[in-house]
Amino acid sequence: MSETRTHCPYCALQCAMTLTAHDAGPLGSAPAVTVAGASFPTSGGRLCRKGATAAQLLGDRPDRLTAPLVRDHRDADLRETSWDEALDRVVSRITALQRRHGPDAIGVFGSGSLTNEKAYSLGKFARTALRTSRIDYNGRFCMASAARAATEVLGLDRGLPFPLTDLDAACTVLLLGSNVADTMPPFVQHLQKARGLGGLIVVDPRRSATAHLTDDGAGHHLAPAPGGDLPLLLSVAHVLLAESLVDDDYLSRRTTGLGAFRHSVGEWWPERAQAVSGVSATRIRWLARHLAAAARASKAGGDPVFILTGRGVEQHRDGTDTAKAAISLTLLLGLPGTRHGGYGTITGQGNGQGGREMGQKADQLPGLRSITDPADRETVARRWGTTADALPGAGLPATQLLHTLGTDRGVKALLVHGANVVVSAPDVRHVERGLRALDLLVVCDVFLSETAAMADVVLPVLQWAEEDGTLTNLEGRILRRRRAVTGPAGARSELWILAELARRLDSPVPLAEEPEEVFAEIRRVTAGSRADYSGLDWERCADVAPYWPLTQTRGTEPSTELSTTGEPVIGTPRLFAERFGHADGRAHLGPITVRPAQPASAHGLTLTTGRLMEHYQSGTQTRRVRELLAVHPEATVSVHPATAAERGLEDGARAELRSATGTLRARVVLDAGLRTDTVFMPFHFGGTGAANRLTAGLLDPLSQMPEFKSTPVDLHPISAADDE
Ligand SMILES: Nc1nc2c(c(=O)[nH]1)N[C@H]1C(S)=C(S)[C@@H](COP(=O)(O)OP(=O)(O)OC[C@H]3O[C@@H](n4cnc5c(=O)[nH]c(N)nc54)[C@H](O)[C@@H]3O)O[C@H]1N2
Ligand SMILES: Nc1nc2c(c(=O)[nH]1)N[C@H]1C(S)=C(S)[C@@H](COP(=O)(O)OP(=O)(O)OC[C@H]3O[C@@H](n4cnc5c(=O)[nH]c(N)nc54)[C@H](O)[C@@H]3O)O[C@H]1N2
Ligand code: SF4
Ligand SMILES: [Mo]
Repeated sequence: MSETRTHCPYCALQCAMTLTAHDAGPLGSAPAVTVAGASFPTSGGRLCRKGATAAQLLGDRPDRLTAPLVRDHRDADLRETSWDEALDRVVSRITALQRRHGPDAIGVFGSGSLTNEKAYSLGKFARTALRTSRIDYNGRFCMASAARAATEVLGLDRGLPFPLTDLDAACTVLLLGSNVADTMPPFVQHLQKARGLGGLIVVDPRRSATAHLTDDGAGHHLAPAPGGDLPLLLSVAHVLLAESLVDDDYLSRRTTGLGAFRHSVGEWWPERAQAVSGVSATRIRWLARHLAAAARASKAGGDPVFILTGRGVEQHRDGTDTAKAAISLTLLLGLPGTRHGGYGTITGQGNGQGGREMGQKADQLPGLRSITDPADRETVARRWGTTADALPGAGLPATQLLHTLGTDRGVKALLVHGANVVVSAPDVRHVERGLRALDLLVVCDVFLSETAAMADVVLPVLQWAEEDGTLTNLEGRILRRRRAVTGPAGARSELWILAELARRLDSPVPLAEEPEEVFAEIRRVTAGSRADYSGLDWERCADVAPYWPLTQTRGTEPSTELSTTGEPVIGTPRLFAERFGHADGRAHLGPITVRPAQPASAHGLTLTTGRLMEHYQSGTQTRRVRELLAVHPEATVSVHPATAAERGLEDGARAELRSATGTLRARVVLDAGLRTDTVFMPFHFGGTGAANRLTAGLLDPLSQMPEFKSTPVDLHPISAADDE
């Protein structure tokens, strides 16, 4: 029996856990691995049911990929083969395609599920071994808008610029488009004080599990129409300014651009915002005054005030502007960088934060450096042992990368690492057609996901507790993921796969294979950057989980601050105390405008999408856990009883949804907590129930984030005879 302390494979809360590998059974059966929560500030020893069942997916299960698979021609089935043959095939096709069409013929799709080391190696592999600009990742679907907003306004993108435990003291928490009660259940413990004071305010078109936390006087639930958040927030800002409820001293000391911001919110008086947001003018005024009073009380010795955003407000065409509006509110209230509160976005994927720092984004090099900035290119090229001239420029963001497949602008081959794009990308039918048009699709995965099932070459990888690595959680803390068990003999570490491919492609820049070596390289390459990891230590990450940025000096000495739980803190737990990330040290307010809405459906219904507690993302992992699948086995659409009755739909009936993009079928779940003009679907299911058959791929022009949360749809009953 052996015990290993590590962190959960799924979301960015990164709850700590102890894995116990029991000795092999008497008949040589595989050793069972059990999971228990371990103490850690974000999770307080707790786990959600996904984390608690995660170990079932380790090791040699019958549905685990245990050998490389190849397809001999388009219509052939996948067959097992050797690593040599699989890698040779990948390399010879890549070489031929690049000879014919140039380096950009090859695309790479990465993920916020990859460890820092894998994400870093993937970006380096694309830019040096493949010399392609065409790399992006699924964080574009997740964190791109909030990241862009924080970079523009605060000058630095770290999801929470303060420890999560700072929320424990809050009297008021405004949660916009986030359903932590389902998506990060242990997070809820940090909202208890605010709830006790009646200060939890949840903004969601649904009465979500998180909105229910406001029941019985614990807070307030505001239910805007999907996409109504931007006018709502601008109107709250309008009231704060009109009623002189802002912190003038803070604004003049710590910000620029107030005039332009004030001008742009001038037209958003509450009665006007009411018409487009679906929240009453009275509630808007109440919210502004409540926030202002709480912030004022905090400065008079009271408790802090926080505004947090999640995917519900970010995954829209105006997601960046909405996140900017939320940040701007906290600036008007004089909060960021003080003890009185601030703004944060709740990062989603396990390594959603590190994943966006390591250089797998189309426009970024490691350390949040810019691929178009000459000095950044020079620094990274030198540290990689190559020249800036040899590095490609900026590539195509994820949706364009996928939606141009099969066109002149599209890549001819795609390597996918840690994403199931035929379930999770917008307009999945479009993506499927594009993948079919490729000359080569290579998928690295643990299981045969819907995307892997379409591949020409499938490479089985080790996962989570079968290998070592680091991840960066939602607070910017770098955590060690430790190896606890041995993976299937036929699977390989992704770092080895990338290094081996680089070797076979005769890359002049070699890639390291061992996580600790890659980690050492990350330290060197990010030194001096905004996301500076240079002061880190492999072992120290395991002991104290330091906060970036960590320069050499900050990395070695404990910060003078202690965490609220009394543990020593290494690195920079709280950002912006003296200055913001911009060169002038100030936060940059600016104008925010509302773009015209897209045409509504003839039936006046809007589909929004999101998550269930039991399933994770595209469901590749959690649909394989029996007790999770049993709770929610198939695609459903939540509909208000009145809306359902109008359409002759009963609870449990099968219904068809149509959008301008496609159709799907799902089972109706009646939910009186929804707005009557809104329906909700989880996106965890593939095939004819995939929510992304309906989403269009409309993009936020600032972040290129797709609009997942607002699609005009019609809803119809289907008879059993029509439904096979
Ligand atoms: N169980 C589970 N947990 C997860 C994940 C998972 O797949 N399953 N994924 C992880 C990842 S990668 C992420 S990004 C996070 C996401 O975590 P969340 O952001 O909490 O997740 P969502 O369910 O996508 O959206 C949150 C809420 O936004 C609401 N919403 C929809 N449209 C709107 C709108 O227009 N305005 C407002 N105000 N609200 C709206 C939805 O009703 C939903 O309740 O969760 C992480 N944790
Ligand atoms: N309609 C709608 N669509 C959405 C969203 C929404 O709210 N609504 N949310 C979006 C968001 S926020 C996100 S984050 C995306 C997520 O959606 P995807 O990008 O599809 O992410 P996952 O489903 O987590 O896919 C991860 C895959 O990687 C595999 N995997 C796990 N670890 C590793 C590893 O170390 N290496 C490799 N190679 N593979 C690994 C898993 O088995 C799984 O098949 O979906 C987006 N799509
Ligand atoms: S909340 Fe997130 S990190 Fe914690 S156990 Fe659940 S999935 Fe894992
Ligand atoms: Mo996400």
